[in-house]
Amino acid sequence: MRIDSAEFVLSAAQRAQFVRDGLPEIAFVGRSNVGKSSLMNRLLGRKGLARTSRSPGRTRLVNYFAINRRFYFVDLPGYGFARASKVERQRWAHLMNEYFEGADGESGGAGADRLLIQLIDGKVGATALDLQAFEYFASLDVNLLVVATKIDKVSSSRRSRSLKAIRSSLGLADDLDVVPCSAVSGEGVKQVWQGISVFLGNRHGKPQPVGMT
Ligand SMILES: Nc1nc2c(ncn2[C@@H]2O[C@H](COP(=O)(O)OP(=O)(O)OP(=O)(O)O)[C@@H](O)[C@H]2O)c(=O)[nH]1
Ligand SMILES: [Mg+2]
Repeated sequence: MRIDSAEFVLSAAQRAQFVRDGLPEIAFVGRSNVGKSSLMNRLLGRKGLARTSRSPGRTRLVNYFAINRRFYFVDLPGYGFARASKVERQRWAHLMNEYFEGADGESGGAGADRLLIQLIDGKVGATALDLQAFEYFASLDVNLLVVATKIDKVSSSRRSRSLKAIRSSLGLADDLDVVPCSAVSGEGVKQVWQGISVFLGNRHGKPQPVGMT
């Protein structure tokens, strides 16, 4: 996809600040430090757009970026960083509930307007928290794409084993792919864009709310 514009829009700390303008959202979710912000930047070819950090827990707000003024990339705060206090963990869970509630709630069955990209560390594999998050996302009426990231850190001899392990940890159905990718080497970026394009394209076949062009 050609990126004509990628602009930071806002950071939301609570429900009232979420964007509700009917444009589709591609949201990046995953363990803290798994590489969400890095992958977004790589997909967009914009190095410093979403802030990345070596220390986990950098992204604590829901950050919206408008792409080609046609859809949003949403950088969600990561879950499960070791030093998170109980209060911080509850705050995270609350914020996510609010964000995902809106997916099939008040915006009028807008579940189909979101694609969630769940990132799993290709080297670490799926953790218990990843599984818990995956089950939660799968229970929502949203489109889901699973990506194994930092795949540059996995030797080619271990790779298929790692991907298989992720599939079986999550109990993925055969028709759900795990896309191996790397924000460092750029591997898999094309396939992730393919998934995004299919999602964006599919929307046109669906009945649009009145008033939308
Ligand atoms: N080798 C390698 N390192 C990566 C890759 N993606 C991210 N990293 C590194 O992993 C660290 C975390 O990356 P971020 O993109 O900030 O991770 P995040 O998921 O946004 O983290 P939070 O915002 O804290 O939830 C940084 O040091 C990145 O340079 C990758 O594909 N390969
Ligand atoms: Mg981040």
